[in-house]
Amino acid sequence: MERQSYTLPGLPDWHRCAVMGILNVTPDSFSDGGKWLDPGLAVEHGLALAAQGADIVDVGGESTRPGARRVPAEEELARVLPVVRGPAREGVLVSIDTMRAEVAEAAVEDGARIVNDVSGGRADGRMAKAVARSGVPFVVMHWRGQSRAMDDLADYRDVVAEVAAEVVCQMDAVVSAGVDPAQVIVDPGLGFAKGRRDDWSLLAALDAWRALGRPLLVGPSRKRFLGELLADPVTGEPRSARDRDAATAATAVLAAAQGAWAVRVHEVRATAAAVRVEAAIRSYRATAGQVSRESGSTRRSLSPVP
Ligand code: PMM
Repeated sequence: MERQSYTLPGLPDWHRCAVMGILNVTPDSFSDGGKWLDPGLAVEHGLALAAQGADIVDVGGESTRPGARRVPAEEELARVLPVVRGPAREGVLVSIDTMRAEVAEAAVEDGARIVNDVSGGRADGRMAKAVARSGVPFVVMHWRGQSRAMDDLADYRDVVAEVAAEVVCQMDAVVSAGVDPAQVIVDPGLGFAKGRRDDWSLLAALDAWRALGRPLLVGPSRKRFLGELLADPVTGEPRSARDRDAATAATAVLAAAQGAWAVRVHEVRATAAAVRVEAAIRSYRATAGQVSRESGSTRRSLSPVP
């Protein structure tokens, strides 16, 4: 499938699926909680993610795991700002993962160049206006409610159609509040108010999101549906979160093949390689198609991968 190219003002076009590396500065995120609470270690990790091939480093200071409680804004600010500043000063493209307008604004002032809001502007009525003022791209993720209650909100008849339709409503709302439509990135919100089957249904139909005409971000990393897929065949125990990276890379590359603009992952190295493989195959396919069209041949050219 041909890759759609999107121009997001202020961001490069990577000509392949981009990789967003996750940097959670939280004590309680589901797979890396507590690892990067020390700002020095967190900054080092952000730089390491970039060196491993992350195109974007996504800094978050509030866990959104199912059942998680909100943290006070001051605490979120204290966690994220030094960790945005450090890598941004070194030229790393940093996004801020927050549901709070004041955190988004402060982070952009300190060098963040994308706002990633898992609530797509719904958790904080001031968010869309704040993003509009800051003029940076805005990730509008599908969201039905706060983490403490979201598992009870996973009720769909046609999850693919409903999630896309709800994201369109969220998108319309942020555009009405002043966000430039050319700055909107959409995300189906895997694991957020989704049952396991919902996540798989969404992943199987990512190419349907092309109809929205906006870049698509997908966040499968280490999520529950992968742990359940890889459950121990004897005990039925889900595979531990830290042992889901190979499945994450596989999911990421399949998302890339369906046209995803970017994938959000904890372990960057494997996914950075995988999206390059996907891009090489795509480019080979395009070249081969062109050669066969030019020569009038129906056979594929066997020229080497560029
Ligand atoms: N998932 C999490 C956090 N932030 N942001 C976007 N845009 N998409 C996601 O799927 C997403 C996100 C939860 O995962 P984490 O706690 O491991 O960061």
